[in-house]
Amino acid sequence: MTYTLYSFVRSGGAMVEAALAEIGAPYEIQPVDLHTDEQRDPAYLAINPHGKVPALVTPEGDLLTETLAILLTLDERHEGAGLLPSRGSSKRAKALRWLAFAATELYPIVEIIDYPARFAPTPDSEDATRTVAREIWRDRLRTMEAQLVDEAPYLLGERFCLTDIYWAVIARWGYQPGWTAEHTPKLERLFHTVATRPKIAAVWGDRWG
Ligand SMILES: N[C@@H](CCC(=O)N[C@@H](CS)C(=O)NCC(=O)O)C(=O)O
Repeated sequence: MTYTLYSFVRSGGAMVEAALAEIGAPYEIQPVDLHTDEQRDPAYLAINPHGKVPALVTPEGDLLTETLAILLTLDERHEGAGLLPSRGSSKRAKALRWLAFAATELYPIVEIIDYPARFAPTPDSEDATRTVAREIWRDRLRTMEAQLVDEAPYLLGERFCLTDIYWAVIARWGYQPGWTAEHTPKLERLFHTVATRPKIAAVWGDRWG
């Protein structure tokens, strides 16, 4: 009953790994090296034709891609793990709202920051393209920051959920060391709170530097 996670360190695969750790489900990692563009190899394109990580194969052999879909599927498959509040509750609605916000308004922007050449109309506009994307990224991080309060460890207060995992990983993206701590300190604190949850710390280790 082992999951197989196709992933790269610090990628969206880290969100799935953290969720699997919280569930306590056995999994193995198949590394896909984004530094050598292994995600574009035919062998990996046969798994995810979109050429992105993460991808997850369930113990039954179902292939899942799209981080949001993977996380929601894990919640459905392991309801006892409490990754989201109960169905129909206000807390669940809030968790889903901000999970979707990060998945649709933030995650796609990171491709522009990581690979500006794919979006820039000319090679000499790559830096400007990345700069514009990073400003949008930061603006949206500020929107997330405004949802957090000083008194509570998580988005939902004392109640941890999948959205905290997603936001914690997002907080480390964008090639902007130091910016998050200075401008979005509650998001920075959320990262550390999530990263030091015992089950997550056991799998993430010190890989975030
Ligand atoms: N929509 C996808 C996006 C996945 C994605 O962009 N993954 C990045 C790593 S965090 C990736 O594989 N990048 C490689 C590339 O774009 O070539 C999801 O939500 O899972």
